Amino acid sequence: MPDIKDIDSLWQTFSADLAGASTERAVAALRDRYLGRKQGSLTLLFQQISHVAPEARKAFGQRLNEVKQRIETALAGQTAALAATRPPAGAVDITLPGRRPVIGHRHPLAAMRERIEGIFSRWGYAILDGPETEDDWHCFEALNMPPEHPARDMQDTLYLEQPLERRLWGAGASPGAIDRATLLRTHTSSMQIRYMETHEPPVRIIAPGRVYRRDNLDVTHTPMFQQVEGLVVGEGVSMADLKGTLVSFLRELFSPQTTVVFRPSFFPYTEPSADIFMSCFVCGGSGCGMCKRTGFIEVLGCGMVHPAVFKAVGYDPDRITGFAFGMGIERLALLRHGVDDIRAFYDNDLRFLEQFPL
Ligand code: 2U9
Repeated sequence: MPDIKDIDSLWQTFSADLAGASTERAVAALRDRYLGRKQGSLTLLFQQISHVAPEARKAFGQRLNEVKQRIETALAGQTAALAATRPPAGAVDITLPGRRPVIGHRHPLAAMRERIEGIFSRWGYAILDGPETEDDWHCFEALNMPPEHPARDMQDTLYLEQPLERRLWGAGASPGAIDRATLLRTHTSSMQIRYMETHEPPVRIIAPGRVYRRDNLDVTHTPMFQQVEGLVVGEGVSMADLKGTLVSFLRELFSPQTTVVFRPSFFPYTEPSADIFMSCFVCGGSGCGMCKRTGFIEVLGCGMVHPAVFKAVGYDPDRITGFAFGMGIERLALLRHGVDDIRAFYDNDLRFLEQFPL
């Protein structure tokens, strides 16, 4: 026989169920479970009124109505509370699984430049930055290449359009405004001239950056490429320092087993000068396609800084000496990754660039 206690225990279970209903959908399900027209637990108790003892029937009915009221109020309150936390239309649904972002990575040329910079900065070299447009003095004159020097033919230079006043009235028209930014630098040595003009020795610097030459595009040339040059100046800096530094550098950049060979060369700004070859890292020196059967690959140019360069920047060539070196970043990246066309580095085709992980 149904009893008023059944109503009270139903209220207890309802209260617990409601506390666990954390979504509007769960609250709607609860309404169905307790107040559903056919199978709701409370509805069923209403249907059993006739089985309640006649003297208890009134109290039973009153309690049923009271609890029904309380359940309805509680359900409405919970629904309203949950609706208030619903995100506004168009809001981000933070319950959705995330979309994995595309992770980019270094461009292979940037990675090579940073590796080179890393080695020299660990050795205490400062890293220079400077203008890509230059004047004749910093790019040629101060580097022992006077106007008629045949070496200037070696640099096929891109000249900038001159200011109108200079085109009309010549070089003397407007002192200061002219002879500046007349060309695109053909090497990063110009930055090193600027550094020496403003700093006393000792000098220990590298100068990475873009340089420009009047070259047509082919598998080994681009009119813009990137260099790292280096310069060490002080009292007693010797060819032995140059050799030790560059052999250590190449062994760190490539492998400790690298064999290095120096061959006499010529640059206007160094004397003596040398080209540096290293043992081929593909065949180890026995000869292969990579090294064109020679066993060696040319990787650096270097030399002892010419006294005329020191004079140009106001250093005393009788007191101080220095060594300098230069390398092309594209060339080193081509060799390292076995790429056979320099243009691939500048096409920005992701199918190519994505093959170089961090
Ligand atoms: C100062 C004086 C001398 C820098 C040097 C080279 C040799 C060299 C080339 C390598 C490949 C240029 O990128 S490349 O085409 N460079 O062979 N560069 S000595 O000599 C300097 C630099 C600055 C003041």
